[in-house]
Amino acid sequence: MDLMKRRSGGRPAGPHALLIGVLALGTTLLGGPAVASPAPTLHELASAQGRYFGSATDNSELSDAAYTAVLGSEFGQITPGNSMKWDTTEPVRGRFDFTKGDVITDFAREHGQSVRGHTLVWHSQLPSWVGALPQAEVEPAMVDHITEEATHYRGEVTAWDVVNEPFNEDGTFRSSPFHDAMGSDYIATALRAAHAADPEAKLYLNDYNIEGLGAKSDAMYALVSELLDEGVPLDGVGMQAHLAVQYGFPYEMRANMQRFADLGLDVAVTELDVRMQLPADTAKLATQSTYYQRVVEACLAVRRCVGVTVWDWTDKYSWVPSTFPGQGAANLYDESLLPKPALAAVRTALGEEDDGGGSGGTTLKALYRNNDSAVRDNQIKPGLQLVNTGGAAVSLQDVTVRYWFTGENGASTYSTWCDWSPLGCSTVTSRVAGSDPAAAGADHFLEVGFRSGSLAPGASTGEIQLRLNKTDWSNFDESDDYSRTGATSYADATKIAVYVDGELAWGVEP
Ligand code: G2I
Repeated sequence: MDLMKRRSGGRPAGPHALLIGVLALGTTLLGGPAVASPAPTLHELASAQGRYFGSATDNSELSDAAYTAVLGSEFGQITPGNSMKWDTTEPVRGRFDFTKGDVITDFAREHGQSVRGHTLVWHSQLPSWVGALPQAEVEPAMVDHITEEATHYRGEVTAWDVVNEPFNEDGTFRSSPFHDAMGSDYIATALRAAHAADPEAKLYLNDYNIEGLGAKSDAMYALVSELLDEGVPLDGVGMQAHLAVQYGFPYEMRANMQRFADLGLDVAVTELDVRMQLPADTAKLATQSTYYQRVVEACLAVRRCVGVTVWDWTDKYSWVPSTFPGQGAANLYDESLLPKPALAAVRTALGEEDDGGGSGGTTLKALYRNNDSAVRDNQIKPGLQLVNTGGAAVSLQDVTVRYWFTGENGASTYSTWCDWSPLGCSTVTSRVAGSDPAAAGADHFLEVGFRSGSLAPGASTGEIQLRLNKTDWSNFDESDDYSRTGATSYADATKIAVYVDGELAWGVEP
């Protein structure tokens, strides 16, 4: 069991869910340091403020277990980045395929998440047959498409981006097969068709560069005002929020959100990311943090702002580098799925209380190399390095590391050795303890600690060469050991856990 999974249960999240998490944790970790309560997830923090916190995702990403562990636990809402778009769902007129979208709604159901449907009508990712229709055929084709898709996802999708990106930057209507055939009336027609197909779903218009006051958001404001006057079913405005540190923060975002709310509409931040010119550096990452923080603060300041969705949570799966060559690093976690400063900023904006003692914003990572080429012999020889990826020094006395393995038959007592460390092996402590409960490949763990020392931001402990054996020197079979890999050079090791003050700061427990 790992902390991520443990946190994922019990939605809707709230104080009780947290309390249960603490109690469960207290009884599951014996034989090691007392691990403090897990930090609340982003969604738990947002829920406490009456909001959701969500992420985009995509089908290809769901085979990445380290990715889905976070997606399924930190976020209470997901948006399919591509799988509900027209080119996927109706590639040929009248031939519908909801297979990919269904995988996303299944994932959401299994993880207690809501789904924003994205998107029914958009000029992009539109199969070519739509653009080739005679003008008189566009409206019936659009209504059919909306009706089929919104009916299929009735009860699964809580909100739809019915029309996506209807405006040009100057606030004029964007030309598209729909606008060309029906003028701006296509928007009301689309909303009515979506409402008829799924009267329960919240219906949104969604666009980018409408987060602040300006010509484009004025155009959206005028449009939605008119639609409401005409009694067209419309529940909200989605502000994508694809921001960039080099372009500045949207002008008066909170006031802009508030004017839409004052019309009686919900507002949602639907696709938040904050890109930068690469390479990233401390200053750009700091600016990025403040942008993320200010978006969350703006949403929390407007009662009708229902939640924030990030356009995926890790740089590993960002759309940015392929669309804006030379730009990237737009997300809350880096390409190795490690938290960036912006994550702590978002958590703070969501009202996370600093408990003083916990690992809080501590970012440490473990690198591992296998110093033992023999899978079956009488020793296990992990090489470890810890790196401080955060902005503050970490006292090594507060840090412990666990490497899980299986003991097999033979003696149940162990000897452990530090063979070499630039810190000096006399500062390194090590012991073996039994896991309780024992998980697959992990009935024991080697625990490493430090008597003294401190790790500056960016610093590494350097290689710590460790070794252990059973006191009867009987053989191990390391092939199924949880933390072992065949790595012959140092690489990030997510199956080795690092704790700060007993709180998990890195890795996934077995
Ligand atoms: O462009 C960012 C977003 C802007 N707002 C509307 C969103 O729907 C849009 O999402 C992005 C997806 O995140 C990308 O993943 O939309 C892009 C297309 O406009 C998506 O990119 C496409 C690639 O361009 C295709 O080559 C690829 O086949 O994703 C497709 C599926 O992976």
